[in-house]
Amino acid sequence: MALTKNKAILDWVNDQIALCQPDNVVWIDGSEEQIEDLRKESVESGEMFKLNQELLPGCYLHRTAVNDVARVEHRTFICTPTRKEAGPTNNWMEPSEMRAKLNALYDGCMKGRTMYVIPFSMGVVGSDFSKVGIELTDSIYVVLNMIIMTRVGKDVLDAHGDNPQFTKGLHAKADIDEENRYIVHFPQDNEINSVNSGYGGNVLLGKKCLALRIASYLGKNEGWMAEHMLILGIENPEGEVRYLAAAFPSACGKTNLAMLIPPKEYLDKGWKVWCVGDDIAWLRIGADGRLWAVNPENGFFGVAPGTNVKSNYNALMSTKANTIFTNVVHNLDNNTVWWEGLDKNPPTNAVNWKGEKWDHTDGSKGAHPNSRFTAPAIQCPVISPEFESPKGVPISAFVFGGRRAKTAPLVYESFDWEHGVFVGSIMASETTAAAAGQVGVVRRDPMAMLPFCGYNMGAYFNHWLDMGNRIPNRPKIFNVNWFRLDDEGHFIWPGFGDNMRVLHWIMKRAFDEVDAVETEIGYMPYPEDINLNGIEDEVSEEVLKDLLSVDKKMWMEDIESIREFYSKFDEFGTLPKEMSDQLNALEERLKN
Ligand code: OXD
Ligand code: MN
Repeated sequence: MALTKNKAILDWVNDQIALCQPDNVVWIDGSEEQIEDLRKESVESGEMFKLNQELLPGCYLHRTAVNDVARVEHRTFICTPTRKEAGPTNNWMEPSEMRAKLNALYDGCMKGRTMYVIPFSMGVVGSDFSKVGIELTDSIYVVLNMIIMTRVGKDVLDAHGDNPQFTKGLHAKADIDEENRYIVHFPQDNEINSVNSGYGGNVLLGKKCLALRIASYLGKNEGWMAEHMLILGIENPEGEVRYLAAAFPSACGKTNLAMLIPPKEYLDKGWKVWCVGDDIAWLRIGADGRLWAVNPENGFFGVAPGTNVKSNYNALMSTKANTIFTNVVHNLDNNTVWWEGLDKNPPTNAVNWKGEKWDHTDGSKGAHPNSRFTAPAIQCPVISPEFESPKGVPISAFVFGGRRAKTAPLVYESFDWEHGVFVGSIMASETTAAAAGQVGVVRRDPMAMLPFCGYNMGAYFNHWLDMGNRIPNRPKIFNVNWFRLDDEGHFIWPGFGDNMRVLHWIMKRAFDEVDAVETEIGYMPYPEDINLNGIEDEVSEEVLKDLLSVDKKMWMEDIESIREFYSKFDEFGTLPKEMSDQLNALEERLKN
């Protein structure tokens, strides 16, 4: 039975029922009783495995189809009325053409299946900051993941009342046919369509689809920002907490940074780090003139491989109960899970992510490299006391970063907001040996939003510039690089918890508590202002000098690659002049 009288919601749901023709329709009310019934059903059908409830209470394992293990950027579309609105970095199709294609795929696709109606809120239920969506899906796995990742249930509908504004999300597994897999956004209609996939990033429509692509579009029109950023708070020994938001492309350790454990030197003095979010930030200007951020999600959808007690203790602890694991190894001896990098004891009686009997001695990987855990955020040992705050936390610094072997120094600060937007726009990461393809190839990924910006990226840079003009008390903007290599290819910065030392300098700069050196690329620390107590052996004065050096020749080469990237926007006439002016100014400074 429908859980609302909201006419806009009912009309849209009924239209999709007529299109997909499910045998049954079930509204998700969010009650523990209903959720437990769904878990039971999914175990009976083989969609999920119930894991050892003594060792992993409330935990389940799921395996996706082998052809369906990651986000599909080449099949992700932004369907705006004109090509120009989607811009040069998004796939585009004319909306009516795309709708005709999708309607043919959806037509009768849920015959013999159940449609679940999931009312969900991104952000705390009822907060002005939050957005409501309805996801329709034929997958119990999606329902159970959405219940962890978002706030789901009747409360959401009750708080929404008869408000006709909501994000419409339709997901159907259909045949998991790669050739007909589409992840489509109609920003003007506040609508998302996903078909022929069962993998998280493509089907948990609250996450990348709503909270980034649709929300970035809404944010531009409504005067706020939706960013691919973690949010963390740093508490000093006096108990004052300062917050930053940071954007990194994938494979740069965003979840690790979000839950960082400070070095012993800091812990002993009483420093603490609080995690507000690990992936997405929604930011608005507060009445006090500062920029306030909330994490619109309610859980973590983290990459499992490489997560261990040392790399991310807090993430690992978050997964010890009420977690759904996807595409990891199933240890049959004790009915638990395992992945590469968890520990040095791979199970011998096990099943790999494909569902095959697996023995690590054959050299194959047991867990898919993109295997995941879906865990409730409140289980994180360092979840911020402000996590549920409807107004969020005040941001004092933005941090951009990427993986650069040589070009980018450990840290630098932009000269001002406009220069900071430029620094974000030229963000880049070098490919690693872990991924297929050439190693060391530079990929531009402005603000880590390249796959997630729901409109023309040139207009998005402009929105950043506009916001800068409207925020009375602007956060300062920084760039970091944890991945500098020496000539033999070894990392020269220890990273992980020691990144706290750099965040410490960033926060001092944000509050004008320390001087800096002015260089061609921005403000940089005096070496003595980076606290190396306890790691002097690893990071000598010499190494620190190297970490903070600017190689002008490499920067000049980078300028060429930035020009090439910027030229993509020429055809659309959308790159703000401020960005090309900044690039020219940087070139001038480097030449002199
Ligand atoms: C993610 C991503 O899964 O950015 O968060 O790809
Ligand atoms: Mn992400």
